Amino acid sequence: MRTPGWSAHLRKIAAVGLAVVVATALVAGCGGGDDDDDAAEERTEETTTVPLAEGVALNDEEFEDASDIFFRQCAGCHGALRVGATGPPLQPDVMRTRQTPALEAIIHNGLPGGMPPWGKAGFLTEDEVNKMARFLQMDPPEPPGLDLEEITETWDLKIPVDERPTSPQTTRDWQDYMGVILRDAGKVAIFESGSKKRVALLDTGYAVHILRSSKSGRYFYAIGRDGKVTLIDLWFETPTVVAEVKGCIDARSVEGSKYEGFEDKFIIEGCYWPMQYVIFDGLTLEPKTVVPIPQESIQGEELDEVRIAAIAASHSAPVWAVALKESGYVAIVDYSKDDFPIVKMIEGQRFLHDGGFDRTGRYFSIAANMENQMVVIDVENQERVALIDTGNKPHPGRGANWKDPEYGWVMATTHMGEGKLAVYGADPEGNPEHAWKVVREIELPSAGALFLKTHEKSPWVWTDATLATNEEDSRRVCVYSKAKGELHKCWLATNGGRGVHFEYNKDGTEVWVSNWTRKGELIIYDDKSLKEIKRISAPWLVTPTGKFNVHNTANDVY
Ligand code: DHE
Repeated sequence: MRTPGWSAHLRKIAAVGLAVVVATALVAGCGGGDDDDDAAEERTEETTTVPLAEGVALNDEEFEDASDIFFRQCAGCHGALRVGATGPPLQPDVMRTRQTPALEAIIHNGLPGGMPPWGKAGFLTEDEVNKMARFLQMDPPEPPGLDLEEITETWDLKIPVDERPTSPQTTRDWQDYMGVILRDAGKVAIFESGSKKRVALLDTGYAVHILRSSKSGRYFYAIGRDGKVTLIDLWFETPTVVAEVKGCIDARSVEGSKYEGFEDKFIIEGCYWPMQYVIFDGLTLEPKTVVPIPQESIQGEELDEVRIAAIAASHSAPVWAVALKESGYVAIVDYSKDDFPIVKMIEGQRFLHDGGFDRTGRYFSIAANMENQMVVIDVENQERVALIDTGNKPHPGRGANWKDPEYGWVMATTHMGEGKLAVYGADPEGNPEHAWKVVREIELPSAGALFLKTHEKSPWVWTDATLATNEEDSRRVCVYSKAKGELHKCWLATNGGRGVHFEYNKDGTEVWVSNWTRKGELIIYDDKSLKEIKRISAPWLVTPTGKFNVHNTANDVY
């Protein structure tokens, strides 16, 4: 499934791709192919020194397919230009040295530390694995830009503000709605948490990634990997898509303005590509401005690719904290100012990824997963206050906040690269001696965790192991006891598939877990007893991933 934007993008990629295939074929001494322009030949010669082995070149159609797969499955970790981030760089020279069979083995089986077993897990066919192994030995195609005019052409205001309800039209508890991402279907399902009934099934962007709630909770924002933002109004009898726009070619993050006086007013979309953020009107998605991001790293190096990772909206100032993955800065964007400028670049750590606020909303704690650190930013004073060594590739989602019996308020992270829950002090005023230091390390049964979650009313912290290389491990969820400071229980939550991501209902009494597979399931537990109370499965429940409760997401409850 491709959007028109992606097709156009891929046509351009394919055009470059054909040129590269021909050029690399010439370098390798392979025959065949049409005449091609000199620029492409030069580009190949400049960037690769290791000759391409015979029979590796892809034809036009194969290159287009491989580019599509790469941008869908691989670019997120390895970078659109393959310079590496959460995953290592995949430069053609090195890939050519490895050669096709070794690359096929890695793509098929995955690697400990987070590389998914794409073939073994059934995401890629044998043919696709082979195509990707050959594609990686080619020069990466450069994706095109997207300016304000082009973005505005994609803007589709389906229902203007004056045609929307002025009060909630539903008698359901819309503030307790649960938005569930159906990743590979490009849809979002919305459930009422209490009745567990599906109230809407809506089309969104491609491989939709996360949902965020507006401050009032009335609107869900969905972001597709194709850069499409979808605005969903929950006040209709049936939640309804009221506007769409595509501000990036590739994106992972979206957030609204949450500060008093600016509630629901603006939306920011952070791009993986092009290197920019885009601001939209919060009620219509009308594009307002595009801001390029600085390309210099915290070490002063000029970078070819800087992607926007997590974005968090402060509740106490009119700012967003915007994590710049490759450069290692956290940019503070002030939406009370004309043009929505970056007002401060705070040195964090390189390869920033996901994170969230402490319980006061002052400290933004974000993983620099290639440095095995959590970075803590004081959003109020706009400075970095700590780098915490937690373990191999921390990956917390937005993290979890609770009061430890010994160490006061703490935060925590799970890890992709090792089975460990690292708990660190997060109370610089009440417990300064423990603040931003690891106070507990809890061994988990396997590596491969992506998310942990809690609720202020819950006695537990839940962890998954989605990317574990062993299939059984990837189905296991665990709960940690806040009171005892130890692991309480682990069990296999899913039949086949992978367990991924947690979300509580509004009251913190029930927890939803996804079984991430094409025949997906939502497994709902009573949080007190940890007993399963419902398992939802249906043909339309395709690859459920993230789940977002309106109250918890609007108020940053985690
Ligand atoms: Fe995510 C959060 C990037 C793969 C599910 N993911 C995030 C954030 C980023 C990110 C930057 C933080 C957003 C924010 O807070 O503003 N994710 C990436 C990638 O680059 C990566 C590694 C590869 C890719 O190509 O996208 C990636 N992510 C995945 C998955 O494979 C997951 C499990 C399922 C999917 O969508 O394909 C996945 N990511 C999620 C979820 C969140 C998330 C559910 C939000 C967690 C939360 O509770 O807020």
